[in-house]
Amino acid sequence: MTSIRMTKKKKILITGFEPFDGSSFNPSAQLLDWLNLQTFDFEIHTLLLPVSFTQAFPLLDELTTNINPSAVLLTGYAQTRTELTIERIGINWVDARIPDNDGLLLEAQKILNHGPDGLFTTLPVLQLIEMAKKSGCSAKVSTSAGEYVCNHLLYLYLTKYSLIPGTFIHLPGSQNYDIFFQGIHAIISQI
Ligand code: PCA
Repeated sequence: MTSIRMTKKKKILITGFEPFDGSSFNPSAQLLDWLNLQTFDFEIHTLLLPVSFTQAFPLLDELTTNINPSAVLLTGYAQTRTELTIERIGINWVDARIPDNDGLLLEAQKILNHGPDGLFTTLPVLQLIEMAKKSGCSAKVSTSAGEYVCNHLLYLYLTKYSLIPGTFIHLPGSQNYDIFFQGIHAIISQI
């Protein structure tokens, strides 16, 4: 008797964020435009998210449910960092320094009252770093996605989608993003 093994078709969902904190620039938004000009031999879906505690996750949740991707890469901007940073954990905590783009300021509180304190990301972080490095891009692991909208999104994603591997990548401050976009391209191609 022959057995048929069903493997899930490769379909990557990648998100970025709109500009925030009075800036007109967010490289994670530009990353999505750049990726949409590349060709891949698998499906990619891009989603630009508002920097909003209340809107970002519901939008991600809706698209994730609709398309059922094989992996999810969330991305955002961390201006003070110098390398691509791949997040190891999302924490059940928000303590924003500035309001989100809706004017909402969430300070020193849990994201989910009865949620776990933290959840590890579910893509192989060290392997992703190696993939980026092989493409010539500097990358390292991060154990803090911050206490703002990016961590909030990552934490909520991890609580709901334990079966769809995902992580968050912060883009650094830079004059030239090409190498970092190539690094993310290499990651997407290999996961
Ligand atoms: N960076 C912020 C929110 C949006 C973004 O790109 C953060 O690190 O939380």
